[in-house]
Parts: sequence; structure tokens; C-alpha cells
Amino acid sequence: MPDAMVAASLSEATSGGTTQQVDVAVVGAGFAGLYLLHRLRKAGLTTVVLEEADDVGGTWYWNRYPGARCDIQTIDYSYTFDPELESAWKWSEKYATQPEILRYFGFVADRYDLRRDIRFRTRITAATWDQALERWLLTTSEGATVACRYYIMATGCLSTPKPPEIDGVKDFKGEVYFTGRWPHEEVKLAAKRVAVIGTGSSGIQSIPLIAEQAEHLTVFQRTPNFALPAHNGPAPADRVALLEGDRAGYREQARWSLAGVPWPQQTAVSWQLSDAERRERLDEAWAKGDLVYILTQLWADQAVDVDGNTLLADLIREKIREIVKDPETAAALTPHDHPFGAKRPCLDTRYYATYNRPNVTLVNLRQEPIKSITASGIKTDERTFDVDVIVFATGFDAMTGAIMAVHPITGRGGKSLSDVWANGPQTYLGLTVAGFPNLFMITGPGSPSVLSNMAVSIEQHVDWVVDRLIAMREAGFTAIEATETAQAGWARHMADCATLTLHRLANTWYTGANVPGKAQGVMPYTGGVGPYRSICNEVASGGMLGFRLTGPNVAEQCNDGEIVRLQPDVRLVLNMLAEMKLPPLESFGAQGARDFLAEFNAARPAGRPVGEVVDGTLPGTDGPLPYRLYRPATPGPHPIVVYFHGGGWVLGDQESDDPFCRDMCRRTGMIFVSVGYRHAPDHRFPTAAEDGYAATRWIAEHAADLGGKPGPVMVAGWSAGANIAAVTCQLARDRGGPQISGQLLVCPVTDCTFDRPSYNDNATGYFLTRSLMYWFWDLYCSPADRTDPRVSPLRGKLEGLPQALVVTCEFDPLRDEGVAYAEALAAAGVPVEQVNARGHFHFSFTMVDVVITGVSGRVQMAEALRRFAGLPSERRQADEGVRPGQTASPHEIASAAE
Ligand code: N01
Repeated sequence: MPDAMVAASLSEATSGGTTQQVDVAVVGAGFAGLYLLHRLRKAGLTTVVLEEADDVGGTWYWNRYPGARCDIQTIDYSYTFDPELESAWKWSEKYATQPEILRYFGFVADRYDLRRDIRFRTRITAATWDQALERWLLTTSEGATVACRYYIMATGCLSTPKPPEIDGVKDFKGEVYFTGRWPHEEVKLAAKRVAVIGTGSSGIQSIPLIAEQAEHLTVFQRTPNFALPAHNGPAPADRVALLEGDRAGYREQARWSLAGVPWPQQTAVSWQLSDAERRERLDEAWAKGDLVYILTQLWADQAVDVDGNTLLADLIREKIREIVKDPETAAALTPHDHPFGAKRPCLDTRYYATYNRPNVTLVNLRQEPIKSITASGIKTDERTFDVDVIVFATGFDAMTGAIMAVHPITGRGGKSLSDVWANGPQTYLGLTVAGFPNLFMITGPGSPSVLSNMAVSIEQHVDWVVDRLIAMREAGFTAIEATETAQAGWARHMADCATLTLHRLANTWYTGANVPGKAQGVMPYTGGVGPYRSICNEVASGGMLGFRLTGPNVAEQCNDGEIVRLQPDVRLVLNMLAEMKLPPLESFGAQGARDFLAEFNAARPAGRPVGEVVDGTLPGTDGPLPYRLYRPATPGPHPIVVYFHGGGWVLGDQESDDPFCRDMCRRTGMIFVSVGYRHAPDHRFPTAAEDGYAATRWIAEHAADLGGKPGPVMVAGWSAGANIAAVTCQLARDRGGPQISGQLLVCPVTDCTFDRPSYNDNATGYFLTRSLMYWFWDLYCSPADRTDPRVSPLRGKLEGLPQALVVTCEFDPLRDEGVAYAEALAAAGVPVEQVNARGHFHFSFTMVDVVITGVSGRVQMAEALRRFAGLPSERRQADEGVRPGQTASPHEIASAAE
């Protein structure tokens, strides 16, 4: 509806009351709101910003407590959209104080003349979508109502302070302060007895400064947090040189990094480093005083693997004990309930040392919870503390609070956002919500937001949204809305991403756990800033995938679908491979492809340590075959798994699936013997199959010599190796042994036809291509032999085979023949479990420590092998996540983690 008609209609509805009509209304004049206003104006869109405070600054306007500073280096925590702005402003410190940051926002507001479109001291009291007018109608606490075509929440993630949830706060006769709503006038704490409740970032930043002023400070701590020294001072010369040497390159690197700060991806894994090397890395990071560095740069597995994380957390715990003199206080300050980084760690200035001061007392609320606040102070289960001042550093209703709790938002058909989000926030890209047309959120739940440098994420969101509005205007569209399919797909992708990191293993404001009664689940996007940016770009370039666009004079456009169906790490691997623009593997020739593979494997993360790795040879039918044996660190004898590597009967050797064999050896507590069977084209069909059988027979006969348990063995394999494992089971049944108690077939080749749907759907773009498979088959097996069960086990007799686990991957050309084999085994009465790993590709499970989301599949494989061997289940809590065939919401993951 045109503006004039909207005006007439609104005038009637409000009985002539005033309504401000704009293209866009923005809530909040903080980091995001200011940049939005600037960009929207430049795009020629009339805009009003509504701000509750009486000046710009957002979170930096409200959080004025002593010690408030940013904890991302300020050179990274700045606008980057205008190089002239960058050179016009110089930060005075590595981590700027709140007053300096606030001055910066004032400077930006003045430089771009932003204040004239900001209505200060104005709260939105309700926002309702009027479908007939195609406008959001906003009622406000001050002045005219607003009618806008687009409504953008730039409300920040940590804007709504959480009530302290302690009885008796109103009875207290002394002074009460909230760090998130600190007074503008000076707060005098000298000669006063002060209590601080809460030891998150706000508490940890303010406690040392309050301790310096107060007569006595009592800190009430419920959960200790990890804090690292900031070592504030001038911006580090090396970082400044890097920035100034190539400003554009530096900023671009930040935009494509994982956390929004240009540090490279760490490649060394913890188990490759000695104790001394790990300690040295921690000492270096400790001296650097950089949160993102310590969160990402020590070793590659620190944020994704519980064991890798514990190594780091233990070193930090040592540091705390070194600083805090009283052992009981040190113990109380040392976190043990969450992995390092899973809860937001803090940067501090003399935080731990503050507890060595005679005027500071720590009260451990885990031992003596607060009962109530009284007129004179704080009462715990055991003691009463009389104080003059209470400072609540108790945090925020994070991520959703400012969007949802501040005012009712009513979308299409009277849908309330509070109802839609009752079980946790549902968004598409963290930017939009199905059922709420023309509503956008900047750094909303479902976007990297608080797990990133907010400056980078805000600019990316603002640019994406404004660019879309411009494109819509050019195409004649006036309304945009996410589809339910796209939103559900995003929830699935979020859940997949949540299994990548350890955030799911902590009860934090990231998961909503800090607010009683709030739905719980990992709210920020854990897949990283760069990957997220590429997804947003893909949505736009893919015809606004997952959005419905409408306009008065154009046909509706809806390119519906899910933007990411691959597991997040699989997507990264495939993108990386695509960028390498490799020639097809088969074009190298057999030896060239083997050399390439060896080089490729040399660059992967080293396999994890096991008890012992022994190389040997065993007698094959025509001479010795090499093998590599992986023995667990636990006392033997262990059950034995005979393993056959992948490589299309042409590539690979007994070492080429080394990380997988190590991982499975550790998970199962079993000996893995990886067999070096002979390869095509030198040794064609049925050599590989016969070698596999001969090796299994010899290993079973020599189990005790190898340190294994005498009795049945198990067989396992991946790809063509799984083909050999399956064939070995058939031969063992038909040739009178050896006894095999179970078969693990991972992405097996089971048949020689190439016409199943998965061959058509997944034979390009997922590395294992149709032409590569043709090449393998041609080198190994003549067409006349291909229906022989020794290469197409699906065509063999299946009765009487050992129990099986068949693992297939959704995006694998071989998926359907694996499924067919499992179904045929079941039909033949063989006990079989079949798992189809959603979002995975042919290489997912053997790319150990690269495709992190493959862990849950390998957990299932280990469980199956233990079952085959008659051993009890041995699941670790940290491995629990989404089973590969299933979907779980982030909320289910959090509760599983609990
Ligand atoms: O809040 P928090 P914050 N009784 O939720 C405790 C950003 N930030 O304002 O952990 C007793 O982290 C609560 O205990 P527990 C940064 O992202 C950045 O400090 O729930 N205690 C916890 O100790 C940060 O993470 C900077 O058991 C109660 C504390 O209060 C986020 O804002 C500076 C309680 C709350 O910690 C939030 O930080 C400041 C109760 N009833 C903040 N209720 C920078 O440096 C809560 N607690 C940029």
C-alpha cells in the first residue's frame, strides 16, 4: 500500500493522532543501530532510530561500572566500513575503557550527523504487523507512533539485566547498584562495606577496582569463572603493524575468520605437543593478554575436544593456584564445572590477586547459598554479612531478552513472538523469523553474535540486511519473510554446529541456563563467522533461498529450501577442496593418485596416541602382506578387529586410515590390525578379496601371538575396504572359518550397478565422483567378473553371516548400495543395524579430527564392535551429541549434555 493511503488509514485508526511514517524503524542506537542508520540513509530509505537512553552507545551507555572495558582488542572492536573514519580516530589503549568507547560512538554519531534521526528516551511499548497496510505499527512511550515497512531490532545481545532472583532485595536499606545500569554520577564507595554478587565479566572487571576503594569487599560467588590477564597498555605493536601494513587485508581476514579476529586456524593438536611445549604455549598466551588468542591459538582441539580442553584448563587452574595465596580461596576460585571457553571467560586486571588483599573476602555460595537479603545485608545458610552497598553483577537475559521481553511483538495472523519462541528462539540465519514479515534482527539468536567479535558480525549483518532491502526495492518487492522449511533447516544446522564445540557442555547464558524457566539450548551460531558469512552470501546469490518475497506489481518469488544440508565441517572441507581446484584424482594415473593421497594424508592431523603401534608382515597366498597393528593402552588380551582400508582397491595401504584405526582402537579398547592387501591394477580381482580372507584367517589363528583374545575376530572396513570385509565374511562362512563375530561396514561398495539414486544425486561435488568409481572398477575388475559375490557381495548368499553394522552417508554415491546390503542382510535373517549419517559424505568418518561431527558415528561404531565382542557399552558423556542418523534441536543437545 502506498504511503499516502497508509497515512489516511492510520489517521482514521488513531483518530487523527500523529504517526511517523518511515521506510525503516530501528530499535537501539548502539554499535548496530548507528551503522544501520548510516547505511539506510545512504540507501535513500527514510529511517528513525528509537532509543530508550538519552544518548547513543547502547550497551556502552548503560554499563558504566568501575573497570568496564572491552575485552576484544580495540583495534579490532571498531567500525571498518569507512577507512577515513578509521584514520580519524585513534584508540589510546589496547582495551579501551567504557568512557572512551562511549566517546567513540558520540564521535561517529556527530561525524555522520546521525542524531537528527534518533528519538532518544523513547521505548517501544508494542510492535504489530498490519498485513493490510504491510507496515509494522509501533506504539512508543514518548511521542508519535511509528508506521514502518521494515522493523529492525538492533537491541544488542546483553541489554536486558536479569533480576537477581534473591528474596528481600527491596528490604535492603543501603545502596543497591546493578553493573548493567550503573549511575551516571560518581558512586562513592570509600569507607564502605561493599558486597558484589556475581563473578562473570562484569563482576571480574569491577571487583579489583571496588576493592581498592571500599573499606571491605565481600564477593559472593556462585560459579567460578576462568579469567585471564588483560595486560592492558598501548595496543601491541605487532598487531598494529599488521593492521597498518595492510588495513584492507587485515579487515578482510577478520571477516572470514572463525571468531572475527584475524588469527589463523591452529593446526597442531594437543597430543602432538609435549607437556613442556603445551606449557610454553600457555605461558606465551598468558603473557599476551588476548582472549581470542587464548581461546583459539593454543592447539587445534582445545575448543572441540574434552580431552584437549582439559589439558588447557588444567594449566590455567595451576595459574590461579600460583596467584591466590590462600589455598581454600584458590580452590573456590578454580572452575571445574565447565570446559574452558564453554562459558564466556573473562579478561581481568589483578582479579585473582585481589583476593590476597586483607580487605577482600570470598563467599562460596556453593557451600553456603544466599538465603535472603535483609535490611542490613546478606544472609547465607551459615552467616550474616552486614554491608552498606550491594552491587549486583548478576548478568542479563541474554540474546532473546532485549528482543522479546522488552515489548510484545505480534506478527502475521496475530502470532506473538513470545509464543513462537516459548521453547527457545527459532530463526532463519539469526536474522529473521517465519511469520514475522519485514522484521530483522541484528546479531540475533542463531547468528555468531556473542561468539564473535561483535564489531565484525554487526557490520556483516547490517550490510546484508541493507543490501537486501535495496535489491528488493529494485525488483519491486515490498515484503520478505522466511519460510518454515528454511527456518527448520536452520535449526537443524544450528544443532549440527552445536556438536562442533563444547558450549553445549556448560550451563551458561549462551544456553539460557542463567534465567530460571528459560528454554535451554545453545543460542549463538557456533559454526564461525567466516562460514556464516558465506552462508548468508549463498542465500542471496541463490535467489534468496528460504525467503518468500512479494510486492504489489511483481509475481511472488519463493525459492524454498534449506541452505545447509551438509554437516558444517563437511561443508568446510568440500569448500576447501573446491577452492583447491584439483584435477580429478583418476587423471593422475594409479601411482600419481597414490602419491597425491600420501601427500594429502601427510597434512592431516596426526592420529591420536594408542598403547602401541607395531608394523609386521603376515603370510598371504602369494607372499608376505604388510600389516599395522594398533594395541590399546589398557591391559590385554584384547578382542581383535581385522581392518581393511579404503581406496577403491587401487589406492591406500595399511597406514592410510591411520587416524581412524587409532580412534577406533581407543574407543573400543580393541586391537586393530590394518591389512596391506594388494592393489589393482597390478593385482586385479579377486586378489584384494583373497588377500583379505587369507589375512583374516592368519590373524584369527595367531590371535594369542598378537596379544589378542583367542576366539572369533571381527572385521571392519571403509569403502572398498568394507567391500573386502563383507566378502571376507562370506568366504569365511563358506570355507569353514575363521569364526567372525561381527562386521562393521562403513560406506561399503556392495554392488556393481551404478544406477541407484544416490549414484545420480551425489556423484558430483562430493569428491567421490562417478568417474572415479568407474576408474576404480575398471582397474580392479573386468565387466565379466563384476557380478561375482567376491566383488559384489550383495549378489552373494547372505544367510548365516555374522551380525553387522552398516554405516552409510547421506551425500555418498555409495549410500544406496550400503542400504541395500543392510536390507538384504536383514531379509536373510542376519542381525543388522543400519545408520545413515545425515549431512555426511563418503570421507566423513575417516577424516578424524577434521570432520568433528563424525564423532557420534564413530561412537556408534565402537558400541557395535563392543556388542559384537560381548563387551558392555562404554559411552562417554562428552561424546554424546546428535546421533548421525538423527536430528536434535540445540535445546535437546543442551539437556543431553546436562
Ligand atoms: O553476567 P554473567 P556479566 N545468586 O551472566 C551470578 C559481556 N560482558 O554481566 O554463573 C548468585 O556472565 C552468576 O553465577 P552463575 C560478556 O560477554 C563483556 O558478568 O550463574 N549469583 C555469574 O557469576 C559476559 O559474559 C564485558 O552461577 C548469581 C554472574 O552472576 C556477558 O556480558 C564486560 C545469581 C553473572 O555473570 C555477561 O557478563 C562485561 C544469583 N541469584 C560483560 N544470578 C567486556 O569486557 C546470577 N549470578 C566486553
